[in-house]
Amino acid sequence: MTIISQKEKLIKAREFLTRSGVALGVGAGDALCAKLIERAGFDFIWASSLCISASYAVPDANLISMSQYCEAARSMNEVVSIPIVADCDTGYGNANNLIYAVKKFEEAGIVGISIEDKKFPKDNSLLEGGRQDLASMDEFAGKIKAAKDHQRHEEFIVIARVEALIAGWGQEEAMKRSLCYAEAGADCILMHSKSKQPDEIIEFIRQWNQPTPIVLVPTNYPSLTLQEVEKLKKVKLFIYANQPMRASVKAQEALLEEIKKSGGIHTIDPMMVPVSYIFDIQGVPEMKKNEKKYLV
Ligand code: SPV
Ligand code: MG
Repeated sequence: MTIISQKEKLIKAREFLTRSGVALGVGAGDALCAKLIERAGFDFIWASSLCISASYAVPDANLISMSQYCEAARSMNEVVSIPIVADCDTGYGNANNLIYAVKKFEEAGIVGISIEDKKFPKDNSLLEGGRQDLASMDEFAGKIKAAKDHQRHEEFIVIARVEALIAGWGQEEAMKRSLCYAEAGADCILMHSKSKQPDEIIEFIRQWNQPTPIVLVPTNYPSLTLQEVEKLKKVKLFIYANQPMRASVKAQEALLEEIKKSGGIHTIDPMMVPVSYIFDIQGVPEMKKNEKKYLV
């Protein structure tokens, strides 16, 4: 298991923003999921606040600490050679908290962070009836500047996530904030939407006339395909933020139900991978090679 260096990951991630086409990321909450995403051939991992908090079975509402999110991202980064972009919610407080978080996430080998312009503590953007209170635009622009001024690696990416459409503040506010955050130094604008159709996102992208690339998370509007996104030209990162985690919950529940129903584990083999498959993902073959070489 040869893992490439942080520098190589940073360069790879930067290339996603400048090369033609769209880089595809998938959300993970733990290292096992990150490994599966890499093996499936995706470009990068989104260390998802929803998936990481779900791995603790607590709400995605800043209940767990920055260190817990960072450790989850670090554990993912240690086992993959594709870059990890961390979903850092609102930056865990004010600009001071964010400056410290940037240091910790860079030390963990992460190539970039996304921060959103809501008040701390946030609620998940897709939560029905959730608190979607926006921070002031100037306060958030200050956070972007703070992150950019304090990053140690020049390639490190700071994504400004605009929650104006999530909060129901409309296109004009979304555009005003995006322009302000791009001006403040954001490397990308993540325009989020909870609409069931991609129309408002497409409208925003059509009006966006800045060079700063767009990032999309199409959880609520899955009808928007990669091919359509490519045609829009301005989107550089497209993120399937939580689908493996949701699929694994469904698979585990079906398996648990079957064990209960059949009174044993004699019927469930077709529902699982063999243990040897897990050993392989864990890197046992490499460990055995090392044993041959180094153990006496
Ligand atoms: C996450 O994956 O934690 C996200 C994306 O922030 S979403 O849950 O769709 O808001
Ligand atoms: Mg999140």
